[in-house]
Amino acid sequence: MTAIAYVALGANLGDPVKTVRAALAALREMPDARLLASSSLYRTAPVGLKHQPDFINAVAMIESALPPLELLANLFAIEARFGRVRSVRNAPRTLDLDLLLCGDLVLDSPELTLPHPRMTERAFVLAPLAEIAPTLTIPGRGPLAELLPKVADQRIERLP
Ligand code: PH2
Ligand code: MG
Ligand code: MG
Repeated sequence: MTAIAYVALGANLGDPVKTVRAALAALREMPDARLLASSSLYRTAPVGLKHQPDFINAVAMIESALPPLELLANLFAIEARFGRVRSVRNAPRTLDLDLLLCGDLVLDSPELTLPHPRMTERAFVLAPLAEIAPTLTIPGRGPLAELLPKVADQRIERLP
């Protein structure tokens, strides 16, 4: 059984535009998965720790038969290839790949929570997601179109 999964990309160190573009290319090459769509790139104000550079964010739509934890392991492997070093939560990063959704799956395990627990509070996730999946409903949270206006105060700019 294949499922449609959504992945959030974020970077704010080095050359984040180049990194996010290269990460989208890496997702396209990921084994046992197919990249179906990707959003534009967005320049976004940092959420959480404020005193750090703006982020570049995007969202990708993937089709895969992989179990969610294997998909997650593939994402971690790509992060590591881009030189990601894990320090404190919300710290600046060369590349962050977050698994947002795997079909309709609702999961709360130590390794992975689906839907991503903070995704509905974040314009940098919801706006790019709405670009590629405008009619999506987030399991347990409601239609994307109803969630998006609630984060309208967060600074976000779509790159040409
Ligand atoms: N990621 C975070 C914390 N804050 N802010 C923006 N704008 N974009 C991000 O990708 C981001 C963030 C933790 O992963
Ligand atoms: Mg993240
Ligand atoms: Mg992450």
